[in-house]
Amino acid sequence: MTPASRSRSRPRPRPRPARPARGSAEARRAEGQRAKLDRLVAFAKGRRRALVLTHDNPDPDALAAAVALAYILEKLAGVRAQVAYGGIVGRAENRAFLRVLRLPVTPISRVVFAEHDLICMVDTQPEQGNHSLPARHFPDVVIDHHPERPETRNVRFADVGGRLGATSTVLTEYIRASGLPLPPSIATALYYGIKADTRDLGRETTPPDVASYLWLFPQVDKEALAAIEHPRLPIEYFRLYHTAIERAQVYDAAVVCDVGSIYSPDMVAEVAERFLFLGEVKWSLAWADYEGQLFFSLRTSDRRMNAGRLIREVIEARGGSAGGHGSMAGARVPLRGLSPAGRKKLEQEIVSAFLKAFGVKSRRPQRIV
Ligand SMILES: [Mn+2]
Repeated sequence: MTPASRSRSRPRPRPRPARPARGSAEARRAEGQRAKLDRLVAFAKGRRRALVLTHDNPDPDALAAAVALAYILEKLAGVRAQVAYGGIVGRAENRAFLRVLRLPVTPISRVVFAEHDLICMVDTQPEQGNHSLPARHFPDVVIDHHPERPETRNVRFADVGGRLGATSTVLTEYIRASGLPLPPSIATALYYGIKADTRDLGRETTPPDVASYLWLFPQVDKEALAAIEHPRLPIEYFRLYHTAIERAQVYDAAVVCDVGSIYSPDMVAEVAERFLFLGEVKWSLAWADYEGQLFFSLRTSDRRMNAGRLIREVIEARGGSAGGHGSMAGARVPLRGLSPAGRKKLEQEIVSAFLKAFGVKSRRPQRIV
């Protein structure tokens, strides 16, 4: 029996009433979110079919937010909705997340854009460059916890920024405001989305993230959650880690790692994230080649620094696209048309720009092994 079918036979805890103390900051926020939800529903009503798009190589926060938005559109606005993503879902936890929760998502290659008259985007924004919405389309709805980009001001319905730890928090607040019953699979998805993006509420977490997390917890399918958090790993995973540990270079409080080539683009984030745990390290940068593009992932544990701003400064000046926020960021740079030598040069340029920004003084890196 799968966790999804098991959970059906078990009595489900009923959602607690969504009523924080009157006049509190939480109550005021709930009111604001309810007003936004009403506006969103009014805006969507009467459309035929919605497309909800995540960023490429989506993480659990993006997928959960997309599935929850599709659920809201169907239940409250009566609009059929399809969730789609570009790129691939590669990390073992994220694949387990889709499989165990049986989330209804499709690769963008199967989307017929002409069938949709409402285009929504979650966990990213039009200008971000990390999504697969063709340039001839512009989204009608954008919900994202990353800082607002100028082009997003032209979006008809936008709920962006707010310093929240996860986009899933916004969707949890909408569902809570709506009073809709929440299927355990979507509750579990939103809960894990918040948990993963905030690293267990320990990173860039705001009171609304904590409130949403706690509200979702009793509704979570705990067995499904365990299966997601402790997945089986493919042998490529161990091979890739072996390579990463061999290649990592430690400069003072920074680790940089050229992983070479990867089986899935989200593995650069996994490697960068892991090396941030090393000794006194405050900066961790990993990069790799995947299908003709260099993927970069940057992490910092220094709260005074902004990884998102730094990666944009370094990458956008060199023809790539980048996004992220305080402690985590990612970017990609197309390599098309570059000779092997030109490619090496670009890579070196980018890495030295990062090392300079990290304030690295030492010229000779140390190896881990
Ligand atoms: Mn996110």
